[in-house]
Amino acid sequence: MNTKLIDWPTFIGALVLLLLVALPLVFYPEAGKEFVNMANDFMTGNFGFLYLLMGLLAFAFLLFVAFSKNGKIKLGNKEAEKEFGTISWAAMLFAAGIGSSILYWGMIEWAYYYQGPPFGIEAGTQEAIQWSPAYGIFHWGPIAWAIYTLPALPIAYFYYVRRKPVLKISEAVRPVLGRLVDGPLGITIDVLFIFGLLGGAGTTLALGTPMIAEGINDLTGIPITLGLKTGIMLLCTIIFAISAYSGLRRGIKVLSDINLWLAIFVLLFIFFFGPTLFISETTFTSIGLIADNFFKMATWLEPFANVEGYSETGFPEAWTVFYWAWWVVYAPFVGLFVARISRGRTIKEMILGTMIYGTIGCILFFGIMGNFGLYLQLTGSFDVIGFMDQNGAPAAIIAILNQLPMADVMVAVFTILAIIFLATTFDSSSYILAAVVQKEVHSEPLRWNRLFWAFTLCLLPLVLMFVGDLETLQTASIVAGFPVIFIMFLLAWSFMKASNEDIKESRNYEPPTIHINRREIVERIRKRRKERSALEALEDKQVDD
Ligand code: NM2
Repeated sequence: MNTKLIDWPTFIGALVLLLLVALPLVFYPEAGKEFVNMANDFMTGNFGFLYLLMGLLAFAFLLFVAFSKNGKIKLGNKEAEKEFGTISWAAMLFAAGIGSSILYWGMIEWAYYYQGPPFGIEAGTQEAIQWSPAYGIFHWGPIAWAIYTLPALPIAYFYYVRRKPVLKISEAVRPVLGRLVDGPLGITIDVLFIFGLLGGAGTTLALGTPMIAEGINDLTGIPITLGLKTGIMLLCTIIFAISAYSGLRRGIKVLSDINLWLAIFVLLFIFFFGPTLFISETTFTSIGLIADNFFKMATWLEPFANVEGYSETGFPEAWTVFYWAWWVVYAPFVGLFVARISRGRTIKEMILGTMIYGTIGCILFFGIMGNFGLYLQLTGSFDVIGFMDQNGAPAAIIAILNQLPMADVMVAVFTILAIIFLATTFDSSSYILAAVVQKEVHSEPLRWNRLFWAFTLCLLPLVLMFVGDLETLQTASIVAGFPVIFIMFLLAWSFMKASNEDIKESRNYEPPTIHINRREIVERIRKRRKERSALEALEDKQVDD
């Protein structure tokens, strides 16, 4: 086992913080819950503004960078080829950043807005119905994807352009913080990020497991018990641990590709066997509604909540702020991951690709799955909301699927898809967690290290599930993400500083005129390619850890 490459202070720091949070929750669940809820109310109530501002700024910043001179910078040297084709690249980034939660919320988010609409609109009215399929798309739309993309900029820049073999958040803010990064501040930044991600992933697991359990129960009749849910978590862990262990090209990419095709199948099936015209029209209209109200939605905070006579809905805290916080805890991880797979692309391609493919992907899920449910509700063929209020959201999701032709097959495919979606988020999370606790990452993080984080990622949710409190974990993760907002600002600043410096320097630099003939250049490229593929083959073979 190779341990020389491990950055022990970060490794141990993250574990200690994890235990410091988990143990009190295990031993004093009630008090722990109260404390976490209080902290959450405090954060979202008082700093909701900061979250929404961060979202808008990230969005504006990325558009600016994409079309500026900095956007033209290529990740890697001039002749670097794209490491992954665009379809695989988009599938990987989508599968990494989006987990089983999209199946959950894509199916059912509208039902919550239908009952508790935004902007003080009365529930059940025409207006409320209009907003219900649109708001989910907004919460998974361009601002959300901008939050995801921002950290990728400095990270990819340092990894491929400045060629520092370090995949760490702290390293990406070095231009701003300088030598401070080498001390406790750098470790704190990495530990906070790891902690936030463990929390965010916990939220994913907390939502995904009951839904998968409902699917299995529907198919096999096995009652939903703690044992079944534990089994599901272990199964998912094993799948993604194998994938993370096999690495980027063999494990993660293969699973992401399967994920993509299976998702396309489910979406096409619902689209064609469901109400095709209703789905198309409602999705299209929702996009218009969002475009028309983009800034209103992006800034709505209910500032008059304390004014007499104004009835507070709590919508912004419960939804938009919660969502931005959830995207933020995942963002540095997705940034690291997107950076890692983007060799050979320009910054502009990386930004626009992530934001556009990401948003389109989410529109498809919300538009197709959500509007199928909404259609059932509006036509009266199945009372989704009544069913959900009685039996909970996970059961309602499976019940909606049961309205499709070949329902059994669809529930089965959906359940498998949920498991794979979960696994593709968790394999890349453990891959990145391993990278962050290493001093250097040459091609891939060490294998034992990847495996270690795969199991750690599940340990906390598993333990908390036995204490019966996955929801507290969900809330805790959002609280844990608060410091990450500030890291986001640092990341943006860092990228601008470093890339502007380099651009300025290269302007002052006169390339010497060298005369080499074409044959010689071709020979050289060929030789270098050969060397690179030999090196890659060697790295693949290394089972040194
Ligand atoms: N986000 C996209 O569970 C998941 O789908 C992972 C969730 C942040 C809302 C990410």
